[in-house]
Amino acid sequence: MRNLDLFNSNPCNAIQTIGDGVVFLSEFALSNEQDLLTSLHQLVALSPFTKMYTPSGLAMSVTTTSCGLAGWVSDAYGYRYSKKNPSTNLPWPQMPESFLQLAQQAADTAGYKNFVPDSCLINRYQAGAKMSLHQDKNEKDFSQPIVSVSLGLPATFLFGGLAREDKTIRLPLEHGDVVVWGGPARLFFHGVLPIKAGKHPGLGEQRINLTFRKAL
Ligand code: MD6
Ligand code: FE
Repeated sequence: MRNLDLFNSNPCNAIQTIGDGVVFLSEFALSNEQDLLTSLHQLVALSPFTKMYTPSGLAMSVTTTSCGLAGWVSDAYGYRYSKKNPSTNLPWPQMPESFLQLAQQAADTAGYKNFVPDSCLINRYQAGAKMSLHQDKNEKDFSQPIVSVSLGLPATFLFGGLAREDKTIRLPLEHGDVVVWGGPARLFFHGVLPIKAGKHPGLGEQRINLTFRKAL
């Protein structure tokens, strides 16, 4: 059993408060894993992963796609939400029911009631890909939490505070783990250390992260 399972002997129900407003739900996404992975594969077939560029022109190390009413995009004009996929000029695929249910159940379990995400950003990390420390601040309503679902290869999540210089903690994330942050932690800096090469039995040589938000 993992040493994070402090409050419940059933790892599927382990709930751990990491800090004020940050809740870690060990393996929370595994209860409906098959529907989730089926939906993921359908989404990626409709709207493949693409590379995004930061406003300063640097290629991000992850590739991304989205579903829902709005998708997170980045280009020379900045970071923002767009109702269309810039690489197809079509609306993003609808958010699958299995995604919506997972996000709402996770938010609920973490104490954030009535979460209605309208956007799910899907990031694909191959070995070496990372996410630098940043705040999520392109959303309209900071009273709504962020729900982050990890699938595939393990990762180390960094969680800091409201200032970039604040000390960060390292949170190891494995397939099926969910982190929810909101309230006092909504604008905390966070990031992902470079993913180590490996092979996950279900998802292969990649980490997939689903980030649910109320963007609009
Ligand atoms: C992750 N992603 O991929 C975390 N935030 O595990 C993020 O925190 C994130 O990919 C804001 C905008 C894009 C992102
Ligand atoms: Fe983020």
